[in-house]
Amino acid sequence: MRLSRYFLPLLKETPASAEIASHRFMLRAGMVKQHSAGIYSWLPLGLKVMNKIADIVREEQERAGAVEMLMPTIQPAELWRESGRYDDYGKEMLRIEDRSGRALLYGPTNEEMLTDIFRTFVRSYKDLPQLLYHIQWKFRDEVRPRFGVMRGREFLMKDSYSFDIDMDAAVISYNKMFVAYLNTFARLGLQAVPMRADTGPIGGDLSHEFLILADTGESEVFCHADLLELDAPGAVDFGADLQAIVNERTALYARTEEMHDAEIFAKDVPKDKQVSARGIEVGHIFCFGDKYSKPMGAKVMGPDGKEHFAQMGSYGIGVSRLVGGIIEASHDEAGIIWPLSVAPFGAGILNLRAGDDDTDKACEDIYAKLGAAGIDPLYDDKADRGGVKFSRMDLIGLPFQIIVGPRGLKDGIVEVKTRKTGERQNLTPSEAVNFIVQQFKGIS
Ligand code: 5CA
Repeated sequence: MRLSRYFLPLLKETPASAEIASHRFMLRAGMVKQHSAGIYSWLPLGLKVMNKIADIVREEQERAGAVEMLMPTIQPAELWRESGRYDDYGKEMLRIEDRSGRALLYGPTNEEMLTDIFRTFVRSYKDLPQLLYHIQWKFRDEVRPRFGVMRGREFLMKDSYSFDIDMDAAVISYNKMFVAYLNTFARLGLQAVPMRADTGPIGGDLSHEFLILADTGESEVFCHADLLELDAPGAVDFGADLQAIVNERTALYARTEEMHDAEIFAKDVPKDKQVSARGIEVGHIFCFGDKYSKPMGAKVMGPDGKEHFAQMGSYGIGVSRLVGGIIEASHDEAGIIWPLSVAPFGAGILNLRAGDDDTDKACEDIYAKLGAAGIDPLYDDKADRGGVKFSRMDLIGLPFQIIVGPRGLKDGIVEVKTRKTGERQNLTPSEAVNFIVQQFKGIS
């Protein structure tokens, strides 16, 4: 992409309303535009990152055996009256009336709707387990929308739903999602720790929130320090028993504020291993048995010839929140530092003398080669001063910058800057291209 043709409305001033780094940088880097409290347009740069996150989430869901579908944002109120949640959900639910006076709502989550789909089509244990997901906008009329996309009112969520014949099988589905989440967040460059969590309006007893530690996080969390050192499981056989992996993560103390027990924490965790910190909730998984299947009559015939209510779980990832969460975990004073896996463009090319034939030609050549290698470069072909280009590129946080000017070109070199480390190397243009291509090897 040529910057001269892109839509990248950068802000010079930091908006006063933005309290945390990710919100400031998302506004300054032209990623989002706010229209109302917690309601945003996703501008091209922001959308590109969010789509990359969604792609990784999707790949890891598929690997775990989940099957994608799409449910609507608008739901009939009757479904929620059946489950009993229409009144329970309170003011967070946006209630709508259509022209014939029928009660609708903008979905804050989809347990009822998927339970309805399940009861329509699935009759026998032979068709279980089922694990379905979609990536869809949600609306929650939050009391305090804040921190930009981190706590929005309209936000993008990946939500999966599992249906099993009994609780043992339901826990197997739960474990699959647990492990898929560890891999998903690792690919996003995040150390997300699963913690015992309260279930709120979703329900059930078995539940974990996945949190990344950050001073600006909204939740207070307590955990054993060793949990912050564990690697993601990586390639695992999702057909096998994953309990060992889950046990490794759940044996040590890790709880959100609501579930925290100071006495147990002091007894179970050595003093030098006690971590009390703030966290950003990027995912939340629930196993709630027949909470929805029972009132809604979602039954299947079991191998015993009797009808059983499906045992269910649901599993959410805050896809739009993650855009902010990744920035909270990875930035400096100058701007964002994207992990390679979600960077909106793989590298930036800075033309320091746009209009100069040799410089233009060298830039065009690098641009073509990076593009052909699948790096998706952003070419700053604008006529601005070098200083403007440097700070703009640092702000939007592409992993690599190739700085091309007439002085270096005289000696046959360009400068490559690695955004994360600040390291600079003088390389020939083809070495520069090769270096960047190498960095992306193995990152999908
Ligand atoms: N039905 C369940 C699981 S599918 C559910 O709705 N869970 S949840 O309420 O915990 O939401 C799932 C994830 O969505 C959260 O972990 C969080 O990452 C994200 N999320 C929740 N509320 C917001 C919000 N207001 N803004 C942005 N992301 C949010």
